[in-house]
Amino acid sequence: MSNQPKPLTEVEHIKTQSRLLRGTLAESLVDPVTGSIATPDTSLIKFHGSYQQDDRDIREERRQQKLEPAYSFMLRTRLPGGVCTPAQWLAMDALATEFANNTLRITTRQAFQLHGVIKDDLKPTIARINAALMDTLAACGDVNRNVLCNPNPVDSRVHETVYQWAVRISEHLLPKTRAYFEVWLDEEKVAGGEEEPIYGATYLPRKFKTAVAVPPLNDVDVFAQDLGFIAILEGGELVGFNVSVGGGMGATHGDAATYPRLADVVGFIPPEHTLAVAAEVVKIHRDFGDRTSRKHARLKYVLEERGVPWFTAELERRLGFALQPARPFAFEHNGDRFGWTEGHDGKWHLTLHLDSGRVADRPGAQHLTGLREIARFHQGDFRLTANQNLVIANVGSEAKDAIDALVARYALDGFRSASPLRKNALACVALPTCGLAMAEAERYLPEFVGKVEARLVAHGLLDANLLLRITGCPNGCARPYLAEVGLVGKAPGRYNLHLGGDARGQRMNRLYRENIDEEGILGALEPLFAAYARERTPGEGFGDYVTRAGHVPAAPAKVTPPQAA
Ligand code: SRM
Ligand code: SF4
Repeated sequence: MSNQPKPLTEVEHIKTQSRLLRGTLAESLVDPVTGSIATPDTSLIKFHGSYQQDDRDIREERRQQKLEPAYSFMLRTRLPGGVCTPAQWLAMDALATEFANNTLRITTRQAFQLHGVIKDDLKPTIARINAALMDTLAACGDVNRNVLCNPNPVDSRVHETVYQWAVRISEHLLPKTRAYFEVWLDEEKVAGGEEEPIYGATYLPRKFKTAVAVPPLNDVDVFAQDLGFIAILEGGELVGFNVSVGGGMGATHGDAATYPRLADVVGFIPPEHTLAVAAEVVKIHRDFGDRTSRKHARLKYVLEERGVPWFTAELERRLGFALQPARPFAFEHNGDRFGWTEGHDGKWHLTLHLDSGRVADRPGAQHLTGLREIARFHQGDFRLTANQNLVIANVGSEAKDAIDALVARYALDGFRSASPLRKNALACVALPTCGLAMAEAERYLPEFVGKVEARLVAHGLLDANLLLRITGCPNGCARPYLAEVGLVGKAPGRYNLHLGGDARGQRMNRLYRENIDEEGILGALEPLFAAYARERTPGEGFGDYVTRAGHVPAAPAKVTPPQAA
């Protein structure tokens, strides 16, 4: 065995040479010969919120015609807590129809994605997003991504407070390079002397994700995040946060060195330490994450391999003070609260269900048009949820009827009749845009849900809350390892079936059957549904049942978060 240190990954070299994320992006954008950008720039453009993609449905056909792939770009906004104004919704809607594929996609990180933007249209699209007071900066890349925040808490007073923390964390952790503003907004070039005080010139070894959760709702899946802030309320006031670190979902089929991991709760902090803790956790990732393997570079591997006590000591050393013991909290579920809820101030919030977060005009369901109509007169705000749904928030009681009428007219009222299975299901984008997809997810979800519903009906279980999540590959973009039933794409039409998550986002599921097709999946679920219908205890979820009854082994024990008495 050689004692030579392992070489850094190619992306590390690209970052080093990029002059703080500039690379040759400006030149690539004006190169008329191709619809693509230079290979190193495909890594750098992610930090600016975009991915180069090609339409995989026609990839082979174009190859046979000796044409270059049908290149286009996905654009992702940074939208802390998923909050946007009606004017911002209308701006995104206009861009979707003018420059993208006539759809808006609400992501599992409360952001918008546009798909199908061609190279020539990238700059005007990003400029218009910025003109609408949003941006795409750090929406992807080896930096802190969009910060999640509970969109519709049970106690509405706390939303504004925790949301402001999500915004502050997001801004505090933004890259400081002016590259974004030069490349996309034609701002004056910086002569030098720029610094990245938090990230350094090579940024992080890998992506980094942060969420703020407000118990009893874990609708941001806080334990799937690199860094979590769990709001602790006393007398309705925010007294601080429990801090969780080291979560992540991504894995690679057949590579045991990669795995999903739940975050550990390491302590409690008062609010004034939030930004310092966020920055120091990021810097620990910066300094200790593995820059020799992209698959092994997330913070979760630092936690797993060096241990929680090491991590806490390192964090406290950098902060110069000790974390307080974690405070009790309890999560009830990780889904959205559909329908109308009333806030403390008499304003109303309506949570709508959208299949996989895709906002499109389809026959009989003109969702894009309907939400445009609503945005034209809505006086409150919109909140994109981390479960790919949408809250029409802060509606005055006088406007409720008008919203209800539009929601019904444009068939946005699916949440009223859909089964709990359909309402709570998530699917990642997968084909045709995702370059990593091995199987369908978003396009398969509606049909697959229908088939599962038929079996649930047969067992009198249609009303059961059953959390289903499908991804086209093991990267875990719809957090499938936290589902009660998770399908993880293996090959076209074939999935690994995972069972036994707890619908609170606190227990991971386990692999139950490998590489099976639809018939195999439904066949595997059938006897379990029958047994669940017979043997469940009152209120017991499917994931809890299959674990208790021993159909799947319980996930390995972890440091359990302290629970409220
Ligand atoms: Fe993701 C990569 C879509 C949330 C883990 N993800 C991708 C890419 C960019 C594919 C690529 O690298 O070429 C996908 C683009 C598809 C497309 O055509 O739009 C993609 N991820 C998504 C979205 C749109 C899924 C969705 O259906 O909503 C989500 C965008 C969130 C956002 O607005 O920022 C999305 N991705 C997630 C999540 C969930 C979360 O963050 O809570 C995860 C799991 C949590 C985690 O990060 O551990 C996730 N995405 C990944 C990974 C695996 C990372 C790893 O640690 O191994 C990849 C692959 C990679 O980074 O190499 C990936
Ligand atoms: Fe693509 Fe895989 Fe993420 Fe789905 S889970 S969007 S297939 S990377």
